[in-house]
Amino acid sequence: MTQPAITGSGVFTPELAISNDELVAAFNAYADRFNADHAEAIAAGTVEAKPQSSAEFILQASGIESRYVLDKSGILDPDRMYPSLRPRRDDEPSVMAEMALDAAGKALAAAGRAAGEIDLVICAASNHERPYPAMAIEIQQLLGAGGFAFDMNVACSSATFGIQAAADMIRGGSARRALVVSPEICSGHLEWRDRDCHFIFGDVATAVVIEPADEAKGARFDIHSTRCATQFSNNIRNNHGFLRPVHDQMEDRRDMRFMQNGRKVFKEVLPLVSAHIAGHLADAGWQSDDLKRLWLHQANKAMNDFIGKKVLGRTPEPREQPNILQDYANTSSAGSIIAFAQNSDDLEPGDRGVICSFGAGYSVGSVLVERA
Ligand code: CO8
Repeated sequence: MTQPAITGSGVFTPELAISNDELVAAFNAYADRFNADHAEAIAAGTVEAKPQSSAEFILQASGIESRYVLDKSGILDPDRMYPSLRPRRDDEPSVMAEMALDAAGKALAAAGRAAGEIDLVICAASNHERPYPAMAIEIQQLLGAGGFAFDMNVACSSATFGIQAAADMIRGGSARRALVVSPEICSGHLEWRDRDCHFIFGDVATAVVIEPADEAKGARFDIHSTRCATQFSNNIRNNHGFLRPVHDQMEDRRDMRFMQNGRKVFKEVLPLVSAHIAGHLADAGWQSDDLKRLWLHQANKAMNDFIGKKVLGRTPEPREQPNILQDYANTSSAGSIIAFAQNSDDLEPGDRGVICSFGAGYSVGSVLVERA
């Protein structure tokens, strides 16, 4: 059977970034205004006052220091608190496709491949700009790739589930050379007026090229095996969908954006992910000592510290378990791929590692790779 390998990876990083201090200043200005506008109702107890956010809390609770965004001014405008992106005409490339194209170009260059050599494009992300035609098919067309393309969504685990789908198709022969792209515009889906979550997300796009190992033109990571798992939970939820208009509730409802019970997610996902990686390693016949690197989902530094320690049986060295969330925040499915793309060149042939993402669903995806 064909051995699939990751032969290139790429990251599109938006030019604009928002620091915790900038974010908190905007949120607190919004909260002050809200409280002034609702002073009577707050005094009467019918409306809850908005408490202030704090940059110290954000850093200590999450490890996030900054986040990249496609638009900064709309998010930081206390009267708006939402990005402002120009709508695209039907004959223009969509925003997600443009981001994906940038990341894809870098991944293809790293693999030494032309877009025309790709015959499978998977756009694996937690939000898609429209239901159809598929984002992946637009990206396929803009790139000049062949074959077929489709979208998939497993929230934060989309990229690893996409890598599994692509690797399996290459093993099975239904695709020859794949591109898995994960453009994430989390800023368009976040409730920036909610103190509990306004700091969590950022925008980015990632891409990986997957092809038969024996056709790789340069350095490669052989995909030894993949494992995906899901277990239903309402603790991370978004109720926005195509039935929204028929519910006669067209106003901007809170549950149409990202909702989570962060504490519960934290507690429930940790054992799930630790056991998932341990089981995957055991079934693959790999020891935790074999792992030179853990490229984990980037949601919370404390979560990653816990998982790294559980998997390795000791506190990982910073190099062994690189975090990028201090600069990028949570970028949903792209997080573990950014960590991989920016922290894998130094590995030697024979070095092994695991890419692992986890999040809404719940969902967990792990990819065991070996540098060849
Ligand atoms: N500033 C100051 N104080 C605050 C703030 C703030 N910004 N926010 C909350 N507080 C207060 C709370 O009110 C609370 O006060 P009190 O104790 O008086 O009630 C106190 O701080 C502690 O609050 P929490 O219990 O909420 O704080 P935690 O320590 O739990 O930290 C985190 C909150 C950082 C959210 C943490 O729970 C966490 O990271 N949990 C895991 C989250 C996670 O991994 N989620 C995955 C979601 S991503 C995903 O699956 C993809 C979804 C699809 C993509 C969506 C794209 C947008």
